[in-house]
Amino acid sequence: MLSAEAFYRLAYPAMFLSRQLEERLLELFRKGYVKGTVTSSAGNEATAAGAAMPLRPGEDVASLLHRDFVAHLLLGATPYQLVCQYLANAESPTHGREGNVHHGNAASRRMPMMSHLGRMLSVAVGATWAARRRDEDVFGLAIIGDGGSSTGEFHEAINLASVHRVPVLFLVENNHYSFSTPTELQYRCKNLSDRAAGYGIAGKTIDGTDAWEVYTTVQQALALMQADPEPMILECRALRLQGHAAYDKGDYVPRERLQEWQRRDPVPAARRRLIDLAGYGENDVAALEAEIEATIEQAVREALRVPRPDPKRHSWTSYRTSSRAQAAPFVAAKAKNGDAVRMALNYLLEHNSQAFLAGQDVGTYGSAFKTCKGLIERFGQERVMDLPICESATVGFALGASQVGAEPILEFQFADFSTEAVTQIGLNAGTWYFRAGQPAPLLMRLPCGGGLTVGPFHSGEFEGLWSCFPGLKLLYPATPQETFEALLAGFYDRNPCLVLEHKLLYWSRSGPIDFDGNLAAVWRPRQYTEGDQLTLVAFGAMVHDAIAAAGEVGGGVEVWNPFVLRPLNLDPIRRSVAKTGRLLVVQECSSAAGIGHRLIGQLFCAGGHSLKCAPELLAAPDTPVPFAPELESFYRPNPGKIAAAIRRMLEI
Ligand SMILES: Cc1ncc(C[n+]2csc(CCOP(=O)(O)OP(=O)(O)O)c2C)c(N)n1
Ligand SMILES: [Mg+2]
Repeated sequence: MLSAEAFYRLAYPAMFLSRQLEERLLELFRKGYVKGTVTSSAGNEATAAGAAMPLRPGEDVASLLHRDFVAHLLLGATPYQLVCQYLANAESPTHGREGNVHHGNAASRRMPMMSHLGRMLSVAVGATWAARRRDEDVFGLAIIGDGGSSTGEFHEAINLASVHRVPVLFLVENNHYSFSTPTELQYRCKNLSDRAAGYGIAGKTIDGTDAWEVYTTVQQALALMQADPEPMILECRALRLQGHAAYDKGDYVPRERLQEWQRRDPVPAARRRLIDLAGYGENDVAALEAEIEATIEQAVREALRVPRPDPKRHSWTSYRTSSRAQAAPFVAAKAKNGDAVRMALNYLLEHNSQAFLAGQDVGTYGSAFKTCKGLIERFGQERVMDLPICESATVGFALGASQVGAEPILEFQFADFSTEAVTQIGLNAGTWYFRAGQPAPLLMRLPCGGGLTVGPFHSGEFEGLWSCFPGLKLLYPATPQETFEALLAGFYDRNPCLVLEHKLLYWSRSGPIDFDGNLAAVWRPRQYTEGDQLTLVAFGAMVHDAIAAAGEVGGGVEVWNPFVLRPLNLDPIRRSVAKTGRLLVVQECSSAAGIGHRLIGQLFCAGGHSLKCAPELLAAPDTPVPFAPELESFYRPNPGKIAAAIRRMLEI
């Protein structure tokens, strides 16, 4: 730990640099060079500097927010990089894909923030957990504001860290306002650190304008976490000295209140300490400041000379393209779909020491559908983890873990509950590679679909939803062979992949598995029958109904399954449609909820062929899945309805 004198020698220049550089960025914003907005850290520099200085860059995990500019500088970002980021020029760390505060360096564990407040907390928990699992003696710092402390994920992340004893310091920057909302409209406890008791952990509230107090308290917290690894809450109180962002005058803050806190402005306070403690004279400090001003000017000059990003040379993909092509082969004489899942999980955990499986009741119980049976006995609770009910934080946790070399496999108890994690899956994990330049390899399993009489909240598929997000991949297998292949391909792919597992098929379908290990070949549509009269496209449980209907009609029908629902590769099916001239798509859910219309659009529009009759979608009524068996079996398409549609289209 540094002495107060040594601390201020390092802290003051960083705090001054932060304050001046942000002022300069604000000026560039007003002149039109910087787009979006600029959020000022003024008033928060002591908290951010005091919290960042104990961390070891590249080792400890940091999740910083929009008032932590100085922490980025202390943990490795250069003024030049930051100006480029704000200018969104060709050399910006995010290649112009993201702006202002949304930056970091995932490779060195300074996680790039997403806008949605609260969601980065669980990412820090997962990354810290994964690093410590590799015996690294590291800690996490996860920052949140007073406003962000009201989010559900604040609770989910701290609870998760507490239950799994992950030493993350949750630092609440309480600057008394969330945009214009004062704290009395945000929470009713006395201190936000009082909430620590609810998680069975320690909490403390301190003066966030005193950099030395923050630094020493964080050092003490790290020492405590070293002795007994568990998270802590540290609330640092300050006041935002400017408006929320460039567009906000902040005139809702009472003048006397602002003046009171202006007297405690952390940057002049640190300057005084430098003079008092380190024996700097006024001239020495002025010379130091002039040097920093010159550094800023040079960074701005150089950054302004950098060209704008060129859309023609930009890499327009949200996917990491290089993934593993080959895995060890696997053969099983006979398996049900549910067995295929268990065999694939067993295979993945056995062949990949960094793989872990997490979800609800996946451990001793073996998961709700028993697809994880026996895994905890074989691989232990470090690799087969039961988690609290917190789907959103679970995905954030896995995303963070994936940045530190862990290979997460998540099970949602039912696909329906994946909607709890729309932000984390669709917006955080899905955009991670695009924004952060680092792959986010997560495998997520979603037991889905109707036919089990379990009503509107346990019967959904959500393929329409999950196929909408750039950066995600989505596979929907229908046979044991396909199930095994989908899970392996999804795991070894370097992008977040979701595999839909239709629950009805877990027990009702069985067959051999013979996988030659060719992962690249998995990503293709599947064909089940041949015919030259009509192309019938189905996925999930509808594949089997479609095959039955094709058999009932008696030939001429070619049944296909796109199998990969994102990114779509429909070329083989397009060729089938060109041959048959008729297209019928069947989906289990309602027409608005599913992907069927998109399939028809893409097969028809890009096909360039004329059809013998209009393409059709056979879907469920536009309601939630009903509960009563009579209603549900009427609701879902079935072989009879599919055969009737085929006959109608063939006019037989
Ligand atoms: C989930 C979510 N809702 C709304 C916003 C819009 N927003 C951005 S910053 C902000 C205020 C945040 O206040 P606080 O957490 O106290 O942090 P501060 O800006 O005061 O440092 C809001 C409402 C957001 N980013 N995320
Ligand atoms: Mg605030």
